[in-house]
Amino acid sequence: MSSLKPFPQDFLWGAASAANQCEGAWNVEGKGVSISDVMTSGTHKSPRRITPTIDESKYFYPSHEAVDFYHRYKEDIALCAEMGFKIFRMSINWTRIFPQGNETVPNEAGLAFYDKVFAELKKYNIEPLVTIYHNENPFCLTGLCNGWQDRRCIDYYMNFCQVLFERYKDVVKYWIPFNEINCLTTKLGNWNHAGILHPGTEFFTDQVDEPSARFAALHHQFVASARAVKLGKSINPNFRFGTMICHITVYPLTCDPEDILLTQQEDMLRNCFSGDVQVKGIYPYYIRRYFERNGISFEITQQDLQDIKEGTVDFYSFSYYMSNCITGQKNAAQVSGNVMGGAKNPYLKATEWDWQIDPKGLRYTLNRVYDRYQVPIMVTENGLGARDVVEDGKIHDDYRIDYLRQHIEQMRLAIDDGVDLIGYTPWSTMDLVSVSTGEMAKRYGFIYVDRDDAGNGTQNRLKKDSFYWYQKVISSNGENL
Ligand code: BGP
Repeated sequence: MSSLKPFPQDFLWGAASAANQCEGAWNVEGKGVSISDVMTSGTHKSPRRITPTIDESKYFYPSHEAVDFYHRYKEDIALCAEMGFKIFRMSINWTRIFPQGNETVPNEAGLAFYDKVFAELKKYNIEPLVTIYHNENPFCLTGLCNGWQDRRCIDYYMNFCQVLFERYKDVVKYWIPFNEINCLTTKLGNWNHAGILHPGTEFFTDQVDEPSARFAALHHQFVASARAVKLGKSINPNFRFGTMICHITVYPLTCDPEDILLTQQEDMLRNCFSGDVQVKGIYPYYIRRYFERNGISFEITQQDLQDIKEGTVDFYSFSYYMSNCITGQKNAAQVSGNVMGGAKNPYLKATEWDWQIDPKGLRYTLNRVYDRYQVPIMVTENGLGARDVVEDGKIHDDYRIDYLRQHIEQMRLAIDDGVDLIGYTPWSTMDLVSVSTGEMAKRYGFIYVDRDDAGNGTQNRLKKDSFYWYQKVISSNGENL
């Protein structure tokens, strides 16, 4: 590897988290109920339930305590500093600041909590990377207007952004308006990504879907993202905004031209559409045809298009866990994957949760994305969900180290290819609640948290082998893998 171009000297090494999956403290100091707070636990086989009324006597809600980052942020950030982090990806829980989402006056206690988190990061010279919306829509907005299908959410979100930008203008530079915004191209996105709950939906993995409402919600988020960029830069011109695309890298299962075409269509819809809107500032031709062919319609105003054009982002960031195959063959074996599954790739192995591991796909994706957009790139999620075993206070997670090593090697090759890669925040800093299953058993962290699927455990932190390994990776700027 050493003959390859090195990682840039100022490369942003770190890791990621999200408020709803780590903070806990779901109802303290004025915090309101977020959509994550009404989701029960589940497993790979039994889906998470969405319960409009919280019933703790009947169900377990993992976000309510999560891994208690709210009270343990000092310890967690100190551990990040020990690993040598340059950047820490986190989100701000909207309902800490605006409990119902549509108030005009923010909750000071919520703002004060993030003041303390940013001060702690600053103490160690760690740059915050803030996701403004990461599955934390105020639940009240579901009752009020069925979430982002209603245009009013743009104004509520802008009010939230205005408060954040004014308050944190001197301590935060990097902002991500929406996590994995393109999940709204799939029906799974309704709930977590937009707070949409149509009558009849009971389970997260089996949601009633109205495509026009869902794509309207996505459009409203594009407009909100663009307006946030414009507003943010008027408050601090040094702010840097990024996409966050759940990159569903797809390959044709065979060289049958039918498979090639299907793969291209899938790629355009799932991946390119959102990137084209947020980075290029245009509504691409292929999506207009897709809407016409599928009877999807919603309002797009001239002002929306103007804002989208003017509020483009500065960098492209994406999550990358796996790849999928696409085919027209009816009987091809399937894998389930994260937001969507696909045909099984005979060359790849999958995790226990059926996510196909594909490090080379990361180099391929980085080149494709850079070729299309020509802006700096960050990989803002990547990682292995696996069961960990504690033996004498140690966790020998060589499987996780292997996964991360292989992906970092491919990032290095992509840099050597000429890709402008500026940062890496794998998922996750510490173990936290899984989005898809609500489990703790599906662990991603460098830092182990003593907590199980039923909420038992001390919440104590332990350093995994991957903690020490990543520390060396960072101190050698990616030379020592
Ligand atoms: C991404 C989400 C993260 C994270 C990750 C792992 O889609 O942005 O919040 O949870 O996936 O997924 P899971 O928790 O389902 O294993």
